[in-house]
Amino acid sequence: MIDWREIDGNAKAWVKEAGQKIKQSFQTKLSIGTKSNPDDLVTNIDKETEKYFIKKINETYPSHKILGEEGYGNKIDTLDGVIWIIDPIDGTMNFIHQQRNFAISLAVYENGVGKIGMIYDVVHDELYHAFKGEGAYLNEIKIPQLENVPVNQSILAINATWVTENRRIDANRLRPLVKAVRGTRSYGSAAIEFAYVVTGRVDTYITMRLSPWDFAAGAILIEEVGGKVSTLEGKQLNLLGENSILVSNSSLHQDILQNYILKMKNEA
Ligand code: 2AM
Ligand code: CA
Repeated sequence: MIDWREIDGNAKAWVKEAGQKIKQSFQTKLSIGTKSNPDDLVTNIDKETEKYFIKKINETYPSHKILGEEGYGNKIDTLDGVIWIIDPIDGTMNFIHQQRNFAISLAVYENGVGKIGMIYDVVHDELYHAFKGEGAYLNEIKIPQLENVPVNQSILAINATWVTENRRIDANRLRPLVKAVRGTRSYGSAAIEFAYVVTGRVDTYITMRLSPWDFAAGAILIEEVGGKVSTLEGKQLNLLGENSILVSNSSLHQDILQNYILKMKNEA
């Protein structure tokens, strides 16, 4: 029998400890590198934090598998078993440039089903936490279920990249929605943007190419507050690949898909 309470307690303690280490790193000089492109950044702290989690998990749960952004975990090609999905620093550009608005994202899945999701906004000391079926919490305070908000009263989190010419989407599919909403915001960390939808600080978040570690925890949290996440085509997210993302409360999700994103695609 898997002791999910124990896993949850350990995960929380490790996330907090990793957060402390990241904060201490503000006093040190970062070593900064790039990955897929010159704006896709990684630091020694991203790598050290991922290695910290891997050591803890391997020592405590040797049969569990780990999918981590920096690649120190396992090569995962099936969702069988218990898999920890970890982004040691989500929003590395913010971490480097601003020392804020980045998060640790940690999720535990069993056979593809999300059990535990944590997003830790390190600098604000805000832990968004969900245990499947028991609701979502922010620092131990229960987050209410999401209320329906009409498009014209909603705030959309989106990066300006996606409404300029880009390789992933025809910007014309997004412009009518950007015009219709009350306002747009961009925070530069997918995990934080998910957490803000979960807490109703923004009503919806759209982005084009997230990897499993960017959304694995957020997807569990959003379900616990009655929200919905899918690709921009309305399909279920694939935990083994890159995805476009539409996340919001469930009625807004339907409205945006039907009356904006898919409609514009059909009219294009
Ligand atoms: P990261 O900081 O962990 O790389 C930035 O808008 C958001 O998109 C961040 O959450 C960032 O995660 C994520 N992202 C996913 N893939 C990316 C990529 N190839 N380059 C930059 N950011 C990426
Ligand atoms: Ca990262």
